[in-house]
Amino acid sequence: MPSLFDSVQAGGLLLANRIVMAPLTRNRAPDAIPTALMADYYVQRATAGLIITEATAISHQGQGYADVPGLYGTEQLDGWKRVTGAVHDAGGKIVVQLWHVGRVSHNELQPDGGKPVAPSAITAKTKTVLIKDGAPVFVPTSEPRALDAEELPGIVHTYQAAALNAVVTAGFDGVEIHGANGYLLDQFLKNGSNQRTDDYGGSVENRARLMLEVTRAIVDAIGGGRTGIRLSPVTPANDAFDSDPQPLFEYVVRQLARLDLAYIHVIEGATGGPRELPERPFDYAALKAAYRGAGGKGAWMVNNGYDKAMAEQAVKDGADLVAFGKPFIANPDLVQRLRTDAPLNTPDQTTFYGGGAKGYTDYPALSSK
Ligand code: 8OZ
Repeated sequence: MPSLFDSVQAGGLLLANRIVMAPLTRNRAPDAIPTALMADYYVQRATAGLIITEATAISHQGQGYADVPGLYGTEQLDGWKRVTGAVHDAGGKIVVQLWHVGRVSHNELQPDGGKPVAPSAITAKTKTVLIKDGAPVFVPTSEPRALDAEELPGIVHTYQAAALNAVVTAGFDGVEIHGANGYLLDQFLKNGSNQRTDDYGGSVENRARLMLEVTRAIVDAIGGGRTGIRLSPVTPANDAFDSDPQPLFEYVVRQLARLDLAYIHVIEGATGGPRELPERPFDYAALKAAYRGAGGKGAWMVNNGYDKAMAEQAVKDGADLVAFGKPFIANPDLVQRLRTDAPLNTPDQTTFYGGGAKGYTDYPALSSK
C-alpha cells in the first residue's frame, strides 16, 4: 500500500512524494512579472512532490486581478525562468497553472480598458482586486461581452502558445490548465454562465468543447504527460453554477481519458471552504470511476481541506496525489512536518494577497536536523 511519502509517476512527471503544493494566488508580481522574492518562496517549498504555481495569465485579456503573474511577455518568461531554475536546483518539480479569467475581471485590468470576455454577457456576482494608491481594493467585476465564435480559435491558440513557452522558454516541467473556480473554461462548461446557442453552448458536449479543444491543443504542443487539468464540479467560487454537474463532469473526464494526461486535479466542494455542500451534492468516486472506466491513466489528485489523516485515507482509497493549499502558505517544509507529525504554523490571512516578504517567505521551517 503506497504512503503519502512514496514517489509516484504522474504521466511524464516522476514525483518524490504524493504531497502537492496547490496553486495559490498571492498577488506579488507587479506588472505581471515574477520576482526574485517569488523564486525564494517557491524554493522554500521545493520538497513538495510537485509545486503548482499560482494562477498565471496566458494573455492580457486573461488577467483579472492586480499583481498576478503572466506568461505572455519576455520579461514574464524570464522571471519564471529564474523561478524554475531555482526550484530545479533545489530538487523540486514545478508546473505553471494556465489561467484565463474570462468574465472575472475589470475594465481597468483589460487591454485598452475594454470589457472582459465571457461565453455570454452575464456579469459574475463576485469581486476582483485593483490597486488604488498602492493599496488593494475589492471591486465588483465588470459587465462582460460575449465572445464571438470566430474569436475562440485565437483563445485556443493563446493557451497553446503559453504552454509551449512555459516548457520551452521558462523551463517548467509541465502545465496545469485552470479549468476550475468560475474562470473562462468553467464559465463555458456551466449553464449558469453559458447561454450560447452556437456549437459552444446548450448541450453538455457543446459546453465542454472549448475546454477540450484547449486541452487537445496543449497536448499536441507539449505532450499529455506534461499536462494536468484542474476541475471544480460544484464550487460556488466566482458565481460558478451548473444545474446538473454530475453528467457534465463525467462527460468531461471520459473525454480527458483519451488524452493521456499527467493528472486530473479535483476540488471537492467549495474551493477553500466546506467539502460538502448540501444544496450541491456530487459523487466524486463516480467521477473517478468514469475516468478510469474510460481508460484514463493519469494520476488522480484530490484537494480541499485535507489534513494528514484525511490525506492518508484518500491515498488508501485510491487517490494518487493530495494537494495542500493554506498549509503550504504557512509551512515551507510541510512534507517534513507531515512526515514527522510536527506541529504546523498557522497561516495569516491578512497577508495572503499582496505585500512583500511578510507572510510570504518569513514562515519558519523546523530547525534543520
Ligand atoms: C484567490 C484569489 C484570487 C484568485 C482561484 C486563481 O480561485 C484563484 C484565486 C484565488 O482559482
